[in-house]
Amino acid sequence: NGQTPADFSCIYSKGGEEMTRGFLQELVHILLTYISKSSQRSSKVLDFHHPHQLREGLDGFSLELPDQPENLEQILVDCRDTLKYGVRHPRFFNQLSSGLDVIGVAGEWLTSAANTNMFTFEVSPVFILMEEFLLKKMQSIVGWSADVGDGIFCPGGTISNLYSILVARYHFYPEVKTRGMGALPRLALFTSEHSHYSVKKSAAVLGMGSENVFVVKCDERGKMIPADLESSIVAAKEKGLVPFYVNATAGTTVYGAFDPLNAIADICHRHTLWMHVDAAWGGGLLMSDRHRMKLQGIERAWSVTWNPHKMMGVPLQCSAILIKKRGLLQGCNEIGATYLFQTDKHYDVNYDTGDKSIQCGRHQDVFKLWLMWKAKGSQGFGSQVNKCLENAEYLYDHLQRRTDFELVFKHKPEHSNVCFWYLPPSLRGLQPGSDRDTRLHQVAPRIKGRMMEKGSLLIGYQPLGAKVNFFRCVFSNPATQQEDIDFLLEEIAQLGED
Ligand code: ABU
Repeated sequence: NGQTPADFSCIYSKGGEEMTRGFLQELVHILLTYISKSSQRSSKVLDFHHPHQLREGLDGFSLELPDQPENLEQILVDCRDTLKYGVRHPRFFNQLSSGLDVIGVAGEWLTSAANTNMFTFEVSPVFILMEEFLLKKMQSIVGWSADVGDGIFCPGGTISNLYSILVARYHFYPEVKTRGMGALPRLALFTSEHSHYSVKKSAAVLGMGSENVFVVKCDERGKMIPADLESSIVAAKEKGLVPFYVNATAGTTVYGAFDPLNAIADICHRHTLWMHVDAAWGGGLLMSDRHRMKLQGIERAWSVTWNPHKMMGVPLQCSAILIKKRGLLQGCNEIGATYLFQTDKHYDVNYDTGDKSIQCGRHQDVFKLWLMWKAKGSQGFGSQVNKCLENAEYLYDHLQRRTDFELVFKHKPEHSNVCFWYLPPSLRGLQPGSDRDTRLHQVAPRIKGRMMEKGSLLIGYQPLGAKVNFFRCVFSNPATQQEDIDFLLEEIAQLGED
């Protein structure tokens, strides 16, 4: 049909360079249009279609894979359509990761162009050094001295938390690496009822069993109760289990609560337990002079999870596990494949860091964080965090004043999570009780369905413990303004009319 086939193998041949430039310029145009549209408040947050509708194909967009190459024009249409049916910002309050950072996008783009692997210095010299540099920087912000600390960037907070358990177990029982769980006593882990599900998942994956994760009670604000932690440890010992690991959370997923880290560290010290802090969500607050005191005691942790792809707005994915004791990651995970990790290379093979990882192939997630840090400076990240927390406070203040909304807990938010119910007119006069709860439970999913169909905004909901479905609004996108929060309140009230 006279159009250029999309096979780029000819990029190295005559005319290939021009074709590459033309294609990428068109792609930049698509991205710029997308970015500009995303920031317009008049445009939809999403153009929702049910899975079967997208599967069947819409307006020429098809998921089918061809036998013959498509032409370049069609590839560009595919790119545009893929973005068209995705979610946009800044009225996206659904997830802890959101926003669109242009420098971060540039970083992501660059790493795809570099297309290399993080396992050895010889194939990723600059990225490997950047990783060392950034991990040191993050460790110093956590409060560890310069002569300790290790870590690695890995795919998400769940995997970071998994690393913490893996390394803690190896620290106490190095024989597990070769002899397996059969050589170990029955181990017990502790985490709060508001903590992330990845602790139980990791215990299952690592062969320790999710039933051996003891769930510690929280106060009404979602913070772990230290006395309950201590009594759970004692009870587990009495049952013959061997406690070895405590996960404290700095910024719980739903409430945004910060566990009392110093009190937990004291207990861990008394019982010689590994203390991990899951700061996947709350770690970003360390960048803010105004808010970092909420993580007091984090420096006493033996390991820390910190996801820059959440509060710091780095494009997904970018998550770090920091381990206080150097050498443990390597000892725990090293297999020493001789085709990659030859010990007789002519450079310092300590920079072949890939064997610290449980992966082989590993993406250069570090680069976009490094580039954004260069562009913003530490202070820029701090201001970004402050702005998100100011937005949360603004929403909280408005919710307090309204009679058609009810806060899930009365305290001012510590993080950017704000949890609330919307009360439709028909529920406002009802007495607390099971009838009201049953009806209230249905409100958030109904409103959410309506907002998705309309595409006006996106916000998450969940039940928690005895609390029926409520909305959780989170702010991690610095592009969100107070007018978006005013809109959110009015839109929920309008969508929630009986
Ligand atoms: N586990 C982290 C993601 C949770 C959320 O975005 O709601």
